[in-house]
Formats: sequence, C-alpha cells, structure tokens
Amino acid sequence: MTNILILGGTTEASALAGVLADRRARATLSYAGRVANPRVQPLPTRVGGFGGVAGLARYLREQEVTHLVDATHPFAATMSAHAVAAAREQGIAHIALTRPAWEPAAGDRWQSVASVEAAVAALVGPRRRVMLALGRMHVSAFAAQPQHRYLLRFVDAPQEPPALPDHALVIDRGPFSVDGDVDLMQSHAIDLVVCKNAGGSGAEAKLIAARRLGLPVLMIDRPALPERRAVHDVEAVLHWLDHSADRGV
Ligand code: 3Y8
Ligand code: NAP
Repeated sequence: MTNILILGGTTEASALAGVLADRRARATLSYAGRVANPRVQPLPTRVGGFGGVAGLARYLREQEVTHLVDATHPFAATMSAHAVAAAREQGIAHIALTRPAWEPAAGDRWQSVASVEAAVAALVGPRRRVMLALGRMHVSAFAAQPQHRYLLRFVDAPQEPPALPDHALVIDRGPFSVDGDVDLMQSHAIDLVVCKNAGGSGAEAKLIAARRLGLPVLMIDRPALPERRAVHDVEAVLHWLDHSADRGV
C-alpha cells in the first residue's frame, strides 16, 4: 500500500501535494515549523523536526512510508542529506523534487559567491542600500557590515529587532510579483540585491525586478547536496510514483 511522505516548504511541494490530493493518494506533507502559519495543504500535514536521521528513519518505519519525496528548498541541505540517509537505511524509494538553479540572463549584473559568509565579505566598502532577500535566519551575519542601509523581508514579525543598526523590515511571504518587487526596490532606492540561488518561480520576481531596474545582484550559490535521484517537475515525480509502485519498490 503506497504511503508517500513529502518534505515540503516550497512552491513545488505544494503543487505536488495538490495533485496527490486530487488523486486521493495516501500522502503526508511535512514542515519544519519555521514559520507561524505555514500554508494550509490539501493533505494531512505534520510540523516539526524528526530528530535527525534516526528520528526520520523511525518515522519512515513506524508510519510505513513507501515513497519519500524531498521537495525542500535547495538550501535545506541538512534535511536533504538526512532524507537520503534515512531512505537508504530503511530501504525505501527516494526522489528529490528540486528546481534548476537560476542562470543570469543577458544584461544581468550578477556577482556569484559561495556562501552567506562570502556575501558578507563582498559587502566591504562604502554605504549602500541593500535588499537582503534572504529571510530571517542569516541576517545577523550581516552585522559585520553595519555601514549599509538594509531592506529585510521576513515571513513573520521577529521577536526582537534584527541586529542591523540601519534597516527597514517588510513582513511578507511569497510567491512575490515582479511589479511588487520593482515598487519595493524603487521605494527603498535599493542599489544592490543579495539573494540565494533558490531557483523556481516563487522567489524569481526580485531577479526580474533587479533586471528591469538595472541593479546588481549578489547571488549566493547553493550548498552541496548528496548524490540522489532528482527531478525538476511534478510530472516526473508522478511517473516515478506510478512506475515504482508497479514494481513494488
Ligand atoms: C516554512 C511554508 C508555497 C511555498 C512558498 C519557494 C517560494 C515563497 C520565496 C524573498 C525570498 C526565503 C524564505 C522564500 C520563498 C516560497 C515558498 C519561499 C524566500 C515558506 C514556508 C516556510 C518557509 C521558511 C522560510 C525560511 C526562509 C525562506 C523566506 C509556507 C513561506 C528567504 C528563502 O522566518 C523564518 O525562519 C523563515 C525561514 C527558511 C529562509 C531564511 O533563512 O529565513 N523560507 N517559507 C517551511 C517549514 O516550516 O518547513 O508557509 O508556505 C515557503 C516559501 N518560501 O507552498 O507557496 O518555493 O521557495 N522563503 C530564499 O529563497 O532565499 C524569500 O524575500 O525574496
Ligand atoms: P535545514 O537547515 O536543511 O534542516 C534543519 C533541520 O530542520 C532538519 O535537520 C530537520 O530537523 C528540520 N527540517 C527541515 N525541513 C523539514 C521538513 N520539511 N519537515 C520536517 N523537518 C524539517 O532546513 P531549513 O533550510 O531550515 O528549511 C526549513 C524548511 O523551510 C524546509 O521545509 C524548507 O523547504 C523550507 N525553506 C527553506 C528555505 C531556505 O532558504 N533554507 C527557503 C524556503 C523554504 P530534524 O533533524 O530534527 O529532523
């Protein structure tokens, strides 16, 4: 009996959840519990960590999961590594649903860096007006470059003010619109956008807005992910589910 676990938190995970719900598939979507009100899903949802690889392996065994779909964000490297390890240990089918990395288009002014720390180091120099489109978890690293005026965008209002002396804070969740991001960048006179190479459509608006405004982008490349079967669209996941279910693996 097929029982699917989707590791969620992305536009693609939600799209897959919708299709599986329409198919009346037996499936659960899992959130880490990073935000106060995660998007409501048409599938049963669980929230919170599993307790490392061992906790995930136990969950897979106890819930008799037959297929694990890792549809987490490309920067959720720890979760993805745990998913590969726990699926292998439990001998269950595993696939990653991920997005191709964004590539600069003609005329884009990208500087690629390998990590958040490298992005911080690249901000050495005189004051700029920086849109830090990285969410909440990495903001404190930028206190090392306090000379800039930062525009921050969080999903939830923070418990305490961000540790940056000169910042504006917008509370908003994506997916975002190009016009909305153009207005936001213009109203804050942004002259540099810092972001992760998330890929996908849900966070792409800021890149198109930066392109339209001729702004430079400091692009943080993805962390290394383990070797694994990975596809880029929901159709490919459905084919895998139908095919591997037939073979009973
Ligand atoms: C909790 C669950 C859906 C999924 C929507 C996608 C698109 C909109 C764009 C900017 C960049 C950022 C951030 C972002 C986007 C989608 C997708 C995506 C980027 C939710 C969600 C959860 C999270 C966690 C949150 C992080 C944060 C990152 C904000 C739901 C809304 C910056 C990533 O406050 C916190 O602790 C937030 C933490 C991880 C990164 C960070 O360091 O702060 N996502 N985002 C998931 C969980 O608990 O398991 O409510 O939908 C999901 C989405 N956020 O179904 O519509 O597909 O990626 N999420 C980045 O890309 O850089 C915003 O502002 O332009
Ligand atoms: P991470 O650093 O790779 O994972 C840290 C720990 O969080 C994991 O070891 C696991 O805890 C727990 N976890 C992560 N994703 C989970 C999930 N979907 N279900 C249950 N537990 C999960 O992960 P992250 O970067 O913090 O991402 C957290 C969530 O936000 C994920 O759903 C991800 O898709 C989403 N998200 C992240 C980003 C980003 O920029 N990182 C962007 C958009 C969306 P245990 O070890 O206890 O199991």
